[in-house]
Amino acid sequence: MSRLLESAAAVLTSNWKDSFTIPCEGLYPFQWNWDSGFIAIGWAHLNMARAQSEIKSLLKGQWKNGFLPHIIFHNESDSYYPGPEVHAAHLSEHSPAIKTSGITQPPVLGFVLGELYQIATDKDSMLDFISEVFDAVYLNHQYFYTHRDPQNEGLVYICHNWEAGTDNTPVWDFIWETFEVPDYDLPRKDTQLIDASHRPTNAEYCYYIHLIELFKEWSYDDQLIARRSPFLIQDPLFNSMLIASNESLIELGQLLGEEKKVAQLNSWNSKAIASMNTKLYDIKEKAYVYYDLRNERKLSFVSSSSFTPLFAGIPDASKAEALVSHFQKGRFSGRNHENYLCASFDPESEYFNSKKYWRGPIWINLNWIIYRGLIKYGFKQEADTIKNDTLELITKYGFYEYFEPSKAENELLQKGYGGNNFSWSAALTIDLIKNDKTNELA
Ligand code: 9WN
Repeated sequence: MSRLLESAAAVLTSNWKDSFTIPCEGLYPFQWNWDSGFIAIGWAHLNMARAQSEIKSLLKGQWKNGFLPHIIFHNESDSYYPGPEVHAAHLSEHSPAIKTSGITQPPVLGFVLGELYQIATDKDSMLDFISEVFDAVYLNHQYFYTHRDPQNEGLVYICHNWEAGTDNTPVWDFIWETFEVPDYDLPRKDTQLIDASHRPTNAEYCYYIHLIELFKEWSYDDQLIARRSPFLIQDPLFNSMLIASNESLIELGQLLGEEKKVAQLNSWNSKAIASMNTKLYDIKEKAYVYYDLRNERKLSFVSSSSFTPLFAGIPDASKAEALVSHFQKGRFSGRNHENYLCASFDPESEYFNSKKYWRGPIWINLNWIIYRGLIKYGFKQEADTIKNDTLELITKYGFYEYFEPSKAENELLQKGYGGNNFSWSAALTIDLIKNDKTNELA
């Protein structure tokens, strides 16, 4: 185990850039929003000052209205497309002096602060740090509930597939069908750096870029985006991360004596949890699914995101049982446990692709979230399985970005998929080893 910990620490150290950590050399050379949250959890076990710096650097990119972008361009690099000139965040009246993108990512910061507090040995000094950043994270939640919940139902929308974090899940295919885009010239760098067949296609990238072009035309104005964006989705992962973050802010806010903010967070959260269980839960699929606000329809597909409400304590016991059945001789495990947990998309679906980005491969951050969710509900055996599967893949191949779910296919492989020395794979491996929750259930 200690060799694995050493090599995980080496990945974080080599991706550290003075005050923040890049996800992966070459492929992702800037600071990314939810990556930094997971990375901070890894750093918290090694060097708490770096964990805090990671968060402060991310917050340097926060907009005046509380919005937190998905990329902060602290540094220059020409190894990534699209860079700051394509995002052109300065077109918004709210953007900060530093260059950023104009779209966001799953809001993990709230629960990351909770994790840091739990890991810290010096609780007083950690609470001092949390009090410095608490208002900024609260403001970010206020932004979501003010600007991204047009029907005032406690569920916030995402307006771009890159906001989901699960960038090319097959679910988005059904949105791309609803509008047409120009054939953009795409100076892509990713397909030159890693196996292009594991990445999204150019046709998909034209949609990604077109949405950014529309938002720029509208100066990133939230009202115009809500009224006109062809992509407007209530996503189960995104909302679960916000709810888990609300929960942590409530606990930390109580420690800090922030009574008014705690009351507001509680009111957002109870509405959000109720709507998750009514609007996004699909009885037939036995899982949380997606809602397409623009076209007013449920998109009943099961992906790894469908299980993340466990992490946020959203399902009741019977919904939790139903969710976990997918891991017991179900679609995700395979009838005879032919698959490692947890594929990023339903392995029995015709749209599943075990090698391509978010259309099937296993991602370590989703595994970590699901593992913690299983622990929360007392599913010890399934929690053990997902943790052991994760560590087995990492031990065999190293800290890749994503992995093959089929056990049989893995017999033939020499490496993982996507980028190597990927920061959150290393950071969350450290947490899985050092912060083992499984024994708490024994
Ligand atoms: C776009 C950095 C990011 C992750 C995302 C992952 C991938 C970017 C890309 O890399 O997305 O944000 O260019 O493919 O899908 O979840 O945050 O690691």
